[in-house]
Amino acid sequence: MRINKTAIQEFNQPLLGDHQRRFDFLAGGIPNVEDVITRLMEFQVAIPSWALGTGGTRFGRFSGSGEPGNLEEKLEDVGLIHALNQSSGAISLHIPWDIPGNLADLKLLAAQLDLRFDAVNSNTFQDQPGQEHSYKFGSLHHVDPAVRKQAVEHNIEVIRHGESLDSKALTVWLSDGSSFPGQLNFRKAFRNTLESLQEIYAALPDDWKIFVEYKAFEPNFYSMTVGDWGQSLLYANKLGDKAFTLVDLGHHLPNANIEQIVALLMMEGKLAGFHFNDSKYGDDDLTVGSIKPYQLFLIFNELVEGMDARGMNHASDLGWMIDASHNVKDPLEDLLQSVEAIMLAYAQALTLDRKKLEMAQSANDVVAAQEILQETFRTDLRPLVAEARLRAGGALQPLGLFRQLAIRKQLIKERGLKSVATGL
Ligand code: AFD
Ligand code: MN
Ligand code: MN
Repeated sequence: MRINKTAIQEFNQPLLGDHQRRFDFLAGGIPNVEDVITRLMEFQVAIPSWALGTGGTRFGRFSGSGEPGNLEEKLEDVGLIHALNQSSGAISLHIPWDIPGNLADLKLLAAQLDLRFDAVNSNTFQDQPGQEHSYKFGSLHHVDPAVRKQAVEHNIEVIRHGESLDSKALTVWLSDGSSFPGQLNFRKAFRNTLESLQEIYAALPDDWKIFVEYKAFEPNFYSMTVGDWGQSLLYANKLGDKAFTLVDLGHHLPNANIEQIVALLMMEGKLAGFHFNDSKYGDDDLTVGSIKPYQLFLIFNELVEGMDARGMNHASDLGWMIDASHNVKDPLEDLLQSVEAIMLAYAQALTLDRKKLEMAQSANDVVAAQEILQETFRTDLRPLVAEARLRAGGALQPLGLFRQLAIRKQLIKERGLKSVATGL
């Protein structure tokens, strides 16, 4: 299904008066408000193709209904989100879950929905039917060169798929690691991984990047071969200028200071971008901003400060993506909430009085520094984000319109009660 412009306008119409009043009140206190709105309108967060169906745990999966059954339907789903919020104009594909079939049709559909193809993701954490070698004991780090070769070739094949869709980056997340002491020679595992990554790197087109994603634990529980940002950065530095470290918010040990990691990676010019999600305990893949919205704001604060210090383009120089799993919520509703949380944190970082913060820092005025951060964090910027959305042609309340149009009901009618999305 598609949402037409008229439906959005009709929905917005009765809400306009109230919105205008709230926006005017807020805008009066923001000196660079027009600039902030332009930046918000430009900022797009990619939706992963694997987050459009219901997730699950090893204990079970409670399927939703009307899930997208093929790649075209996944594009349609992202198109729905984007039509509502105008901030989700990209989709990130996971191969082989989403092998592009008819390229011309797919590209046409993407163009109609105003979507581009973001980073492509390889999968060497599962065995596929008919695959010669198993990844049970790892892929790029494997002790057997034949397994490594197979995994390298898969990554190169993913790049080729990405090229055909005008993607510009490959994200590599490895489940490689060990679950017991003594299982692995760490140095050899690192070297093997590096050599494999070098082969993949050599196959990257000139204008492509490779993102090396790290994760502290799971599925391996004793060591992960790309376990933290230090290890990822080692690989990225050794690989070269097109290699970067990707931060997934859920991939740290508890209480890690992610904002500091981000600041330093950016200082080194090695931050690839983000997989946004939220968590209480580990890689929980919960809705962005649902548990730790203050941390999200602090991260965006570092991002904006760091990007400006390096003269970077906020919208295009880093990769912005959600990486979440939806076990109990409707995936589309969850994604709408996540994007809203990201836009809000970005808006907060854009409106922070950075000069004042710098002065407080120079004077070691710890109290003032906290006041400045929290003054911004506690200001309700939702009307600002809504204004940007309105000007871009989106809905004042995306979730409200999603429910009013009974979109899920429509999707169930089209796709059936039992359609299950490919992927996790
Ligand atoms: C993993 C990572 C990574 C990977 C995904 C697979 O976050 O981004 O591609 O799950 O679904 O935990
Ligand atoms: Mn991720
Ligand atoms: Mn993850």
